[in-house]
Amino acid sequence: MSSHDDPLTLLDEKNGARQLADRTEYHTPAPAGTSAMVETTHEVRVTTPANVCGMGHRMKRKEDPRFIQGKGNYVDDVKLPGMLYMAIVRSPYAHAKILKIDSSAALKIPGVVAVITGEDLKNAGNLHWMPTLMSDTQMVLPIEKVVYYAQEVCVVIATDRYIAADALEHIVVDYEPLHALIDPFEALRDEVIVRDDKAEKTNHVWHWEAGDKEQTDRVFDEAAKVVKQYMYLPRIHVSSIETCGMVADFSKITGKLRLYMTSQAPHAHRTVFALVSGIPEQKIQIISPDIGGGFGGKVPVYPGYVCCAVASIVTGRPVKWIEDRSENLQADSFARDYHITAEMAADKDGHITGLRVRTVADNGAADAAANPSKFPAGLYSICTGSYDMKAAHVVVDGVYTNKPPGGVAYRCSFRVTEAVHMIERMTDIMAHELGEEPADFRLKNFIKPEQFPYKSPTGWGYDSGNYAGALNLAMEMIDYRALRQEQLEKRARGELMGIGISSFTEVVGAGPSRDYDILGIKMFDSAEIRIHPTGKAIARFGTKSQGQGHETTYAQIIAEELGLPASDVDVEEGDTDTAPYGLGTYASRSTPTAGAAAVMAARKIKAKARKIAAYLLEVGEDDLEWNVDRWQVKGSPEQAKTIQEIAFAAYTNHPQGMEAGLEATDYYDPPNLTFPFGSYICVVDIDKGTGEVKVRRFVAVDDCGNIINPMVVEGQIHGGLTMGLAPALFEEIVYDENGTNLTGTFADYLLPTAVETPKWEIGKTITPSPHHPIGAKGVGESPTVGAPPAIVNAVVDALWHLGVRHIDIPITPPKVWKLLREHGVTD
Ligand code: MCN
Ligand code: CUN
Repeated sequence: MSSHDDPLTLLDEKNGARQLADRTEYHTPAPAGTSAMVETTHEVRVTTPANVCGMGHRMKRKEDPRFIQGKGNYVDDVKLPGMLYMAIVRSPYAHAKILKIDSSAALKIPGVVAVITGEDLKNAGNLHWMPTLMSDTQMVLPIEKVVYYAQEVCVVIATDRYIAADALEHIVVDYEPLHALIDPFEALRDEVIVRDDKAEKTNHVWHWEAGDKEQTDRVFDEAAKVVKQYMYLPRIHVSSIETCGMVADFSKITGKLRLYMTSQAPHAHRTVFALVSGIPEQKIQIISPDIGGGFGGKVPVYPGYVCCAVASIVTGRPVKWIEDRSENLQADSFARDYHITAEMAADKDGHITGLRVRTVADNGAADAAANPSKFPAGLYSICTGSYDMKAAHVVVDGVYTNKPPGGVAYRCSFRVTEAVHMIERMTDIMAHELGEEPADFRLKNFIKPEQFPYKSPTGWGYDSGNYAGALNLAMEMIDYRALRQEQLEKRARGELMGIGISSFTEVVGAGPSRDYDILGIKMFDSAEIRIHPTGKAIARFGTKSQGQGHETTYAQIIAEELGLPASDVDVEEGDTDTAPYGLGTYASRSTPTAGAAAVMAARKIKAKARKIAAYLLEVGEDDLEWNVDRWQVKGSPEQAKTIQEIAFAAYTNHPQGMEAGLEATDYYDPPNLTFPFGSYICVVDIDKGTGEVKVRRFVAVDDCGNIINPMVVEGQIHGGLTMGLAPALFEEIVYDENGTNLTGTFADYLLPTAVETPKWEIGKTITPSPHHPIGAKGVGESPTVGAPPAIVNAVVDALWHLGVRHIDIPITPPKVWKLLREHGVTD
């Protein structure tokens, strides 16, 4: 066989030519020097009374009255006088030369104001290309060729949305179809080049490694048992309630460009717009109102946004662009598309000793993932998960294909979903191969509580954890041993029942400034708190809630620290003219970064309040102690000043020489990431006649450190588990051999409904983060990261005795039905 028949050998040749130059540069960070071991508890800590409603209270979400009454303010609700509408001509080919674009007929339609093409953008100052968040380049509008199906080709601006949509059909584009690369392994042969705009004529974009290769190879040489498995995690796509969109409003008088935009990261987007367009940054205002969910899909900058902003500048009028559902499903950022070959080694006692992973990442036509710059494969190198092992080596190669660019979006924590899927599948395969009980095998191999802070073989510094604590609780909740008994009895009767476990470790809260940036901007986050004379407060943040409940939980953090009732603290996010600079909400980073900033800003206020209280009470600062909402004299609690009294004094009667007012801002640079974790157990029954998998029970024990609002956390877990069920059983973006998207509607792209969703049974342990100021870790993505392998492990567990070792997601009835027939099951 020539090396060109084996794509992985071919990759070795290509990487050899690169001399693995990227390796040190992209090595994962050393652990931060934080902390000792912390205790695990089961009760949520509550220290403030109900009227204050600080941490631990199940406060109802402040944002919900407007959401459940249909009074949210989404981008599509923004209507400005004289507003025009934009619609996009999209490519019917995945790869084709553009010969000609004729817009003359469209321009004759009454109400059509303009058509903007790639040539127009080029003439306006080379705006036809834009940078991606990974410092790659991406076409805004093409001039020479299109590189994916449904790519933006040109845009129509009209006085009415219907006229704009109708005009699309009157724009004639002549294409010359080219061979479309859909398979990254074919792309690696470089017989057809996706990005011929680049100097290097190759589809192999980047190479990245973590861990120690030599040591890992040695561990494998010495292993008593090695298992190997290829797995594919297909492309999937988020389905927010609101699709992406923008209302751009450029004022020729002031030169200000106001952009109402579905943005998870308004400040970062403002900076990118300023750098690309040359418009001074203070002249750009991004307002991200209620955006109806983000899930990562509203982190990238899409061509539609740029065209919409340009259209407003060109016409001098506000312009609205709202994607329809099919456009959203066909052309926006995707997630996964990882081809993984993994090997796991174990010694003769059944201890995992090593992990070797080879991964091909299909980037689509540009590397437009939303990862921190130094991490082209995100935080995938967390893939040794919850298990203590001697060595690991992980290699990832990024490839261009003729599919939409992106990567990462889908509640994934920067590729941790892929890492968790792989390690939890491999652990189960190893347990089954060794004939060990999967729960016992995990308990034996977990990193132990006394090993924290733990340095992983790929360089991570886990802050705290108690993996056995979570798994034991989950086993107790579901009565695991009884289920195993039931399974044996069912199997004897020929029934197919499976039990699957996933004991995941997450990593969230990017991130420490020495390693984490996006386009060079460090990944800190911010909080600004202002207390008014009457003791009411407004707090603003650099993050941006898309449904996570920040208006409630940030207020609770401030209530906890200052004793101001959470109902007296209004939280604002998403307006770059008012909020302090921050990197936005994704990768469950809000609590670890901006949440910590809220604490630090509140503590600055508390320090000033102490000075004011000492002045008012005519005592020394050292004579005072804090009690919930007041500074009181030690040993004489009746002598006290509440935070409200102090706030009033800050504007009316503060010490001579002190600045008036009571406010503070904090930009928080976390010392380390936080490492939430959990153990999920899933029970499935499989219908032999139809191949349908029914999730009968699902117990989820999560540990996100100290909890701010248990109800919000439970809500995050319910939603996140449903988003984990979805790719496990239903969701998949499918292309035909020409690269045409076959799943561009909800009739073809299947989401789970209430009918398919089981009753989630939730438990928790609490192992605080030792370096976060209130011991909290992020949680928003944990359930989506942790759930899919529990489901796959359950299905494989049901079928292992038939000879089935692995099934790729989504586990659809036809797939299972076929597999059953192949393994001799007929009814
Ligand atoms: N929380 C808490 N106690 C903790 C941790 C978190 O009470 N120990 C609360 C927080 O205060 C916050 C919520 O739980 O209100 C989620 O916090 P966090 O884990 O910090 O995550 P983020 O706020 O940064 O949210 C991002 C995360 C991501 S990356 C995706 S994707 C996702 C998710 O949240 N998208 C969502 N959850 C979503 N939920 C909704 N409704 N909509 C989305 O688009
Ligand atoms: Cu990966 S989806 Mo969330 O990080 O916005």
